[in-house]
Parts: sequence; structure tokens; C-alpha cells
Amino acid sequence: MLSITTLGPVSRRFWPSGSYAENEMNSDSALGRRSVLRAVGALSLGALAGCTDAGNGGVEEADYETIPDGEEPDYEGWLDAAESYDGTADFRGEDEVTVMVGTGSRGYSFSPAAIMIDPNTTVIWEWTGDGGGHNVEEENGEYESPIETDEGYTFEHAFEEPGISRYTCVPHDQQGMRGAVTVEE
Ligand SMILES: [Cu+2]
Repeated sequence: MLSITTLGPVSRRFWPSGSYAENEMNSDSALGRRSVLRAVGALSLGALAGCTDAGNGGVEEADYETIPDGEEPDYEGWLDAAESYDGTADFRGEDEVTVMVGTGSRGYSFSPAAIMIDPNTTVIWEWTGDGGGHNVEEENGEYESPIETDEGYTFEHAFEEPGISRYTCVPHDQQGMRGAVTVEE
């Protein structure tokens, strides 16, 4: 079962930064819509884990929790410039998870940029078709996709051992197009 659902091309799902009330909440969100809208005044958007927000260009990300702040893996600065990084998506318990390639306002992001999985999980990167040619390349070349542009192209890698794996899109590394996979024992 895929953990992320993209309901349409990113360009159609994009809302300008700040138009939070227009974003759709997951119907099974822990917070009701009214309480979320009330909370917006007190919390930064980034604190509302699991909801769509401006940071990922409006891509719908269904049904995942983020790792609590105190347990956030140490990416050693790898994601500091990553536009879509907003905590680590907890995908433990899944056999197969999907990360979108080419999200955000310019199509220079991975979404979610940071994920946590169990050992022996396959990560499938799926191209949105936005942002030009992208690839997925582990920082030491442990896995590496070709540079592709087409919507629907996929690349996958099976993660077996615990640890943090950092990867980038080589054409857009300078734009902060980076991601990380934490394999938790
Ligand atoms: Cu790229």
C-alpha cells in the first residue's frame, strides 16, 4: 500500500503561501478543521504535522505522522536548505513507501524530504514531471538513478540496514533538492 497520494498534478494543487484555509485537511486528522483553524493563530504552519502546508507546494500527503521533535534524526545539516523539509514522516510499518520527485513551488523538492522506515522497506521515488530533469543520488553513490523528466517515472531502492541515508538531486543540489531516509531498527 502506498503511503502518499498525489491527487493531481502539482501545478493544480498549488496554493499561495499563507492561504491555509483553502488547503484540505485529511478527514481523519486528529485535529478537527475548526480547531486547526483556531490553532493557526498560535502555531507556525510547520507545527501542524500531517497537514498540507505552503512548504511542499500543496502536494497532498495523506496519512502520516511526523517524528516528534525530540526524536528527530540528526541529518547533520544535509536538509538545511531543503524547501520541503518539515520534520520526518513516520512510515514505519510499511513495506513500500513513495516519495515524490519534483514538488514545491518550483519543482525542486522531494516530498516528504525526510522519511523514517523499518529495515527491509522499499522506497519508490515517483517523478511528478515538474521542475525539469531530476535524479536521486545517494551522497556516496550507493544508489543512483538516471536524470529523468517524465511524469510517472519511478526509481526504487530497498533499504535493509539501520542508519541514515542522505541523497540529493544532482541538477538541483544547489537549490536544496535533497532528502534523507532513516532506517530505524
Ligand atoms: Cu532536481
